[in-house]
Amino acid sequence: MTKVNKLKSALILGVTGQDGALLAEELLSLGYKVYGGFRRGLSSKVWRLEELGVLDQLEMININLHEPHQVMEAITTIQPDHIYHFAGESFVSDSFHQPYSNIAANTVGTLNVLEAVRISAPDARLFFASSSEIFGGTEPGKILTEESKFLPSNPYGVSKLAAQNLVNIYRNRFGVHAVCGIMFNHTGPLRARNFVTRKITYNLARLRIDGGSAMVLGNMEACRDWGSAADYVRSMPKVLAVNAPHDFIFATGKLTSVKTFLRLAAEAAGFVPIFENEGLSSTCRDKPSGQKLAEVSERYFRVIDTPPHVGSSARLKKTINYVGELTVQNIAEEMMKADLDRRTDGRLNV
Ligand code: F7E
Repeated sequence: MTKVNKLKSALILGVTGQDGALLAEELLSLGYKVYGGFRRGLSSKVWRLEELGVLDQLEMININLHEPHQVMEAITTIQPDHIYHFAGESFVSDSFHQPYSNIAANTVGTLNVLEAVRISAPDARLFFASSSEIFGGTEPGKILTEESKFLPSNPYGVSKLAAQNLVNIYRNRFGVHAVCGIMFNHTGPLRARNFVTRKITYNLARLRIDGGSAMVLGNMEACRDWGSAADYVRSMPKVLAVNAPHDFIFATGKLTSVKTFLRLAAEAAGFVPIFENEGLSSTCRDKPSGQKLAEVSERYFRVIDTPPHVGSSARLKKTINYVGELTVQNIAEEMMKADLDRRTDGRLNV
């Protein structure tokens, strides 16, 4: 690990994920020296960094957040100006089946980062990616703000809320410059395939180009406030540049159902989607060909699905003049194009 003094430096924990890769690209374009923290064996998949063409420009560092000494050593050596912490477990559904790993990764992992910053790099600024899952079942039908009540409804939400509370304690008690981004669901072409938006565009590309059996989804009526990962990530360095650290909601304020996202993506793939039946019998077909595109199975229903809620990014807008550029339709089209291109080029394992 070599520290370069002239450039501003940033350490991205979880650099191989969607947000980490997008942020690496953004920070490089802003002239930062970027250190990419990843966990060897678990998340050493670098396809996103390769697709963005930035892998060679990063200094990659194996950091296991479960090992406090490793986190401490990396942060002490690098002395980054900025740290972005995206590492951890992000699949809500898994958190019911592996609650211990979820809490350990997200809460204890964050504690280890905070301790390392407090002790070894007290001047560093930290951005922590929290989640709208901390709101859980709170205030149905209301637009949520940073002041809304937190009421997580799954272990993942609990892990993020505990981590966010720790960040607040380190900010208020120890003066660490730490910011939480309360991230509503955000997506784009680099989304992992287990999340529903990418599952849909990946499978539609398969069905369009190679055919085969319909994709199987869970609850098509479920709704989310889906934003653009690229929009959100681009604003994170601006948030860290603000001198008074705060927590910020990143959201669009608009709800879209899984069914609507499927329709938008299917149209972008050149299908004419029609929906038939309700609930577990719901299907989606391409009208001209009759090809079945999607069906539903209980297998993908959640133990408890977090109810739909939307967030207000008013604080973000007021503080950094945040304006999201992409609508959910733009996002679906962009994702669909990326997956059609990948399939055409034979890049199937991304
Ligand atoms: O589910 C429904 C599912 O897994 C979205 C993460 O970034 O955002 C994300 O978590 C909705 C849910 O994301 C399928 O029941 C229907 O209602 O894409 P998802 P998520 O759970 O919203 C939050 C804010 C985070 O912090 C997380 O890290 O879609 N759904 N059918 C399905 N979901 C999946 N995965 N697969 C289906 O077949």
